[in-house]
Amino acid sequence: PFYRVHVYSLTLLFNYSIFYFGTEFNTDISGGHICSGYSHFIGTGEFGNLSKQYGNVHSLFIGSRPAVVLHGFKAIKEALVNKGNDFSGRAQDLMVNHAIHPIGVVLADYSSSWRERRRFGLMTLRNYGLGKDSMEQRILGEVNTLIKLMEQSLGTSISPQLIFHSAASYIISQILFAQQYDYEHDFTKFFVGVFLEVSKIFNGRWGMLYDSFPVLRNLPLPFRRAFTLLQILSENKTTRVGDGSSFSEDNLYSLLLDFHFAGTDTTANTLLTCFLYLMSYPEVQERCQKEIDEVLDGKDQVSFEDRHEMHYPQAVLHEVQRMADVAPLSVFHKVTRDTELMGFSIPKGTIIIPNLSSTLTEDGYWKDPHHFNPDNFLNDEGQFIKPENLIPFSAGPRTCLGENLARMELFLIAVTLLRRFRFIWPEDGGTPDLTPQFGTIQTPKPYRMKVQLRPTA
Ligand code: HEM
Ligand SMILES: *[C@@H]1O[C@H](CO)[C@@H](O)[C@H](O)[C@H]1NC(C)=O
Ligand SMILES: *[C@@H]1O[C@H](CO)[C@@H](O)[C@H](O)[C@H]1NC(C)=O
Ligand SMILES: CC(=O)N[C@H]1CO[C@H](CO)[C@@H](O)[C@@H]1O
Repeated sequence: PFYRVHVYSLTLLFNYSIFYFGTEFNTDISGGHICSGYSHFIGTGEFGNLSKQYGNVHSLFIGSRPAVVLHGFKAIKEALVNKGNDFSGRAQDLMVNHAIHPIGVVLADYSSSWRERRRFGLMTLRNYGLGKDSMEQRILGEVNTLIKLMEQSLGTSISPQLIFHSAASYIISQILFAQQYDYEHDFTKFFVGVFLEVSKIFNGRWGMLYDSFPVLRNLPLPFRRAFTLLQILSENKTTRVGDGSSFSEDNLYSLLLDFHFAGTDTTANTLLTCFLYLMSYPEVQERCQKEIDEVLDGKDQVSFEDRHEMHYPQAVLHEVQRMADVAPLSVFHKVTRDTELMGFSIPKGTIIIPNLSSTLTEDGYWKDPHHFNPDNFLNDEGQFIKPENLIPFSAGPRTCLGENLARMELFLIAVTLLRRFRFIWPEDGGTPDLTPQFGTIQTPKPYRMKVQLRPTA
């Protein structure tokens, strides 16, 4: 293969970045045939054309690494679910791999130790759901804090970014720290601060350089700061997290990082998208509130079980996830052995990019693919239905480990806030811009919102 180099950057989930070098090639990797083509692209939009030209499985190079993009529900399901054993690896040579020790779940290659840690993570979440301090109660406790914050700013316009990020972050911290730390607690503040700074470094130019040019790695450049911070964090774990609980300390520490990296931005950005749309479509907001009032009539607080009766709000939340497209390219996978997919042979080690975005507007799957329309999730009787091709959490053995927690957070937070407040686009806020900012984790453009108490509340 010969390369014609165009510099391009693609942000990966997990806030690490790589340079992408557009290439011109006739693929002939290990004698296999992926899909040959002439491709050079400078913008993200043009990947879409590529799939039109070359079908739902097409190849490209990331630096000198071969990669294959999967387009559409059918190709993604065939690879990640039906051939889950072959398609569930992870690349091992990026900045995050070097910075984070011990390795947790998200970044681990497909192996028995990954499986063990994944099971441990699921168990932690599940155990937490039991008892009187259940996950649900913790989330509702966090919503109370949100309510207090919002009540303090009634009538003025507030910027919701930090509020939702902190909420998501604190919910996860509570699950992982033996004791409950409150908002003002030093360690929690310290931890959330370190976390934000590290993810900024991974996500920025320095992370990108680190991953693209191995020769730079040992130089005293700013990415060293990320390593130092993580080192500090790992020293603190001994004094702070080690309380003789039954979990091994290393396991707990790596879960802590994983859950934070994977669970904070994703959840917060979905919530941000949710309120952006609810303000832009006031009639949708009102209809949600009406149904919430009916179902919760006389009850103190919502419970996750109530979702089965709230068809319209459920449809709205799912439609929000479709619009949010939070992890457009999932986390990249890697092929664990020579395999084949829909007639193409793919050699071991090839990076797999599941294009989750491509499923969200796919022809033939949606009533109204190109607009925000909760009807996409309602049948003719107005009951909630979930088309199988909505996969914001990906699919197969690597599917998001926090899906249940995330769904619970989205539902409980949105419903509680909607029951109490009306959210209004501020008069001086310009027109809402609904286009997300492209990234590993997509986020809506920053916006402000005005909060009013609802007359019935
Ligand atoms: C709306 C919120 C969320 C979305 C859209 C989301 C999405 C995703 C996606 C697309 C993946 C990659 C799956 C793959 O490799 O195919 C993933 C993995 C993961 N997520 Fe989430 N996630 C969310 C919330 C959370 C939360 C709250 C947690 C924390 C408990 C979490 C923990 C994880 C972990 C640990 C993995 C790695 C699984 C593995 O590699 O085996 N996620 N998530
Ligand atoms: C993913 O699919 C969307 C929608 O078809 C497309 O616009 C985008 O360019 C694709 N991205 C990649 C990396 O193939
Ligand atoms: C991609 O497709 C769109 C419409 O199908 C077209 O307008 C655009 O020029 C195409 N881009 C390239 C690079 O072929
Ligand atoms: C909150 C806390 O314990 N912070 C400590 C973490 O560890 C570093 C040294 O490694 C201390 O300087 C911090 O005070």
